[in-house]
Amino acid sequence: MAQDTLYATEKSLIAPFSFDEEVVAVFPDMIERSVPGYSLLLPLIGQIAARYAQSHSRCYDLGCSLGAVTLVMRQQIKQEGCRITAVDNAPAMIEQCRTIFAPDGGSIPVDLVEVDISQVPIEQASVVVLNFTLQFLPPAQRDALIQRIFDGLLPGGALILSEKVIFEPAELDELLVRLHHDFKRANGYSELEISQKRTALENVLIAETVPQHQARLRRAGFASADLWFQTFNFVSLLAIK
Ligand code: GEK
Repeated sequence: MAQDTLYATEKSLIAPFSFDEEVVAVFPDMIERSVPGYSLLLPLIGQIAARYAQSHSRCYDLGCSLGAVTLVMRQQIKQEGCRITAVDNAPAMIEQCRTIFAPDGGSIPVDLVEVDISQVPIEQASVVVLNFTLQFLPPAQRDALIQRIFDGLLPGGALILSEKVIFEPAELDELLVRLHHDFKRANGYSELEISQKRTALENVLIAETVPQHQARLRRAGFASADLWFQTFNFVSLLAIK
């Protein structure tokens, strides 16, 4: 696996972060060393998907990157007649993802679609996963997407929403951000890498609080929206229609 050294040397100008070929080439290493608990979270998402998947329904992996969530759903869902739609709007991600799905041998068909998640139709869905993706959508578009997901879910369907979040009060947020940076340092990132990546993500990854996410999910109509996973300032919520 190629190591992420994208921010290891000092840059005179730090461009806003984008999911281009350079990022795709190091993506598995980048996400593993940057998101605490990522490799633990994946099989647990598969487990939740396996519980909520309904026969002859669709499951969605929105912002699929290299398809990690699609792969765990494909491995763990046992209901008959399910189909997975994996969506990402980064051409480089989709191109690389195609090579990953082909040989995994799963029996659930996967439709890999290059489109903005704000445009993708959600239909006959039993499970929808947004694993660290909503945070990249402009906040003004978030209500509409969550509403479309709710409308496209079958009764009893589940949305798994994982996000980097902000905590209140500010002291707690500062502590969790510091712990996250300690995690990155422990995984070999330098001060320069941490600080340049932080700058690159400014105005690109726009985090909200857990109550903001829960309020949006409730407004859309979800019967419940509960926190089921947290590592420092990274969380996952489970919302049920
Ligand atoms: C995983 N879920 O490995 N439409 C479609 N895709 C988008 C959009 C959008 N509007 N905005 C961002 N993306 C994955 C990890 S990474 C998280 C998800 C991270 C895509 C973007 O191209 C990228 O592939 C993904 O969302 C976010 O479980 O890198 O922190």
